[in-house]
Amino acid sequence: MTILDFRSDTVTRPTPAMREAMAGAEVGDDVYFEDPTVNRLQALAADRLGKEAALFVPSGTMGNQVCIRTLTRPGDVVMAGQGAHVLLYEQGGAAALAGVQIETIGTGGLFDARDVASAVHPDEQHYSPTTLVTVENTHNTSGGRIFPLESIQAIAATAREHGMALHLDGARLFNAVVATGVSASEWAAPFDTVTFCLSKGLAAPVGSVVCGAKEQIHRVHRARKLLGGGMRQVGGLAAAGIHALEHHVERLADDHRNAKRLAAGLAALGLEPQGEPETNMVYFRIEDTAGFLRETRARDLWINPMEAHVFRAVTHLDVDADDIEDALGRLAEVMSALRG
Ligand code: TLP
Repeated sequence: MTILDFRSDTVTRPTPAMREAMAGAEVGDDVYFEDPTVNRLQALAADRLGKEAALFVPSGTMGNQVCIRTLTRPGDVVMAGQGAHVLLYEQGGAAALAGVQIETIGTGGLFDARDVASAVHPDEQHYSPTTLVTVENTHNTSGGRIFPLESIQAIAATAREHGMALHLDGARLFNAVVATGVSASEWAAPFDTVTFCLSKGLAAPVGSVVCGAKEQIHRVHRARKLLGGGMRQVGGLAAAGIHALEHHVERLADDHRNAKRLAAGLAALGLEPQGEPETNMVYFRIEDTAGFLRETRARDLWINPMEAHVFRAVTHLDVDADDIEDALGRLAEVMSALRG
């Protein structure tokens, strides 16, 4: 049986065409700004996002952290939605590296302008300054949900009234682009800094890009250096990123279609998906967590548990429509094994 790996969209392997692009890339020392392929990737990313400048970083985590550090001062409060990646899955980086506190607002990951307004601290000696709002789009732990554009625009207006900066964790921004038809630059416009990942649905082996105004990217660059993220002849990896942006954006629609089919199949098997998937993730509930993990693994079906009784299946380039039907067949067997 072949392994069907739904743990994340990070598990894809570079396609032959991507490997060819990587092998042929021109390279130079990027710390001296001399890697032409990195420079090309950065220019392409800045252009797609409608920002002045961009910086290639090794991961989405580093991208978020260099932006939080750039847009805040130690002691500040950063607002984020519940279950935000910057809060749950980055080793407490915001506290450890920027010295800030994260306060969650809203419910279920998304929030609105009123949530921001009511969380703003008075400009008074007892309170720490509330200086940054971070938005995650698509929002991972709420099921790959899309943060509505009007809501983001209203949040930005309120944040600006209070002198706050805005950062977008757009690890899966292009999933939102493809699902809505709203361009990356429209999604990015309200934000000072935006991180998007090449290594998720876009299927590059590594890397993220931070985009923003020249002045911010200059500061982000220093923060990247501080964290040991200065890279040398990484044009091969940048070439994978360019290939991903040029060839793997529109195909995200396949992943979204596959996620919907998977969710419908899971529901038919009694697996309780949490709502209709908006992009490439299907979160679902099952009471017997240990049994489900054991029986799926025994059938070479890899699906990650995310919290008690909740699993996440993510669709991506390495699982096609036939694989979804294959997975549903294996899941039917899993469910009958669990029923004994
Ligand atoms: N998410 C990973 C895990 O860390 C949970 C995944 O498999 O989904 N922002 C968001 C919204 C993310 O989902 C991730 C990765 C990141 C940032 C961090 O990206 P990397 O893994 O490149 O540091």
